[in-house]
Amino acid sequence: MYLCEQTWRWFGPNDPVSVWDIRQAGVQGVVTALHHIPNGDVWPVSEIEKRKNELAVAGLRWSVVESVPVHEDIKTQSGEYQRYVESYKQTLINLATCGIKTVTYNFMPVLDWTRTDLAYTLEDGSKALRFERDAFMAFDLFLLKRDGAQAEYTSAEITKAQRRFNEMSGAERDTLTRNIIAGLPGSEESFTIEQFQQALNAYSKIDAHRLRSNLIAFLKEITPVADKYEIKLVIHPDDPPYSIFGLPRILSTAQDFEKILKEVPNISNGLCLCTGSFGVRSDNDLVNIMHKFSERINFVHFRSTKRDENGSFYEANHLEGDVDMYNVMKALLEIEQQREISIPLRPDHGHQICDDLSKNTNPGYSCIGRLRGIAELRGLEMGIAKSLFSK
Ligand code: DNO
Repeated sequence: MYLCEQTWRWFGPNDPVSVWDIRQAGVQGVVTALHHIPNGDVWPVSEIEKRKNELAVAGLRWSVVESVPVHEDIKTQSGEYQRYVESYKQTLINLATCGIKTVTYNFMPVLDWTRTDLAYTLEDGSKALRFERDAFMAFDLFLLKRDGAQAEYTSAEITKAQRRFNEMSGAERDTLTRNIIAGLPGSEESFTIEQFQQALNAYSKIDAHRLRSNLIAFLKEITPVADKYEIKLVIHPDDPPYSIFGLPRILSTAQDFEKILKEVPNISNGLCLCTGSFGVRSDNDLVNIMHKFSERINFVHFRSTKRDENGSFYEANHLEGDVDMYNVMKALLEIEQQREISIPLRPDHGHQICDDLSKNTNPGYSCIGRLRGIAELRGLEMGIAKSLFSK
């Protein structure tokens, strides 16, 4: 019987969660990246080996890279495009040489994942991450004052955003700004308001069609290298899975991934199935997406979100919210039996709970909330596997 490879994301030696904490979480593998290397530079073999050794101390292995970031010059196909593409290829080769063969990346313009509130207090006193659309619009319209933003919202939305903006204190406005543009854990970019507006301007002539063709061009460069070195590239979906700041989005639905696959059928072209990101859209049928791309799913992030009618959502406990985790886990197990492989899974995000509430933690990546997440997922997996698949 094939079960998931349970993994845990680690941000490296500065992560308040230690490798021994990870070991005690009972996972088999670690998901990490060399965050100290500037975006676009080659990851040297020596640095990759060093990270492997930092994990080996606690008997852990580096299973998945999350992420080798894609430089903005690649996404916009400008500036030093070719140099960054060559660096990317070399990083892939170096990782493969060190035996690390699953590589996550994303193609979201300017910002990686985005939330407005990093400490949304739930009824039980735990804290969750939240994307609140009114607060987001308030930032876009009245703090960033983005060119063209007024024209993209309805007058009812602008009124709501104005009301939301008026009720915020100065400190709340600063926190909101920081949450959105200072870079959440794992994002490799961080901006001031001025830099942020400039970064957005770089996309003034790039629509979804153009961004998609830039991704396809990039994949046509790197997938032959990945195929040769048996690397599985896994693209992470857009989070949230719709356009923000007027930026194009190209990986929010099953159709989006299908378009990419059609152009780049190489075996290394895979998907990081993030239930939390896709799950924010009610028109994304997660089980269906999993079966449709069963051969391409080579890494999964399991997390649930609870959406409301405005396009806002918060991150729910792993087995609650809008994601049907039982059926998603069952689909994953079915795929693993079909393909006769173990697919790495990590509990994505977790609430700040218990004494992590009084500690300095990486938003979404505190220890105890994720421990609860992995424990619940592990139990669910064992229950389904034993009742359905054990002989
Ligand atoms: C958020 C993460 C993302 C993800 C990247 C992958 O918690 O899921 O930051 O790592 O988008 O490139």
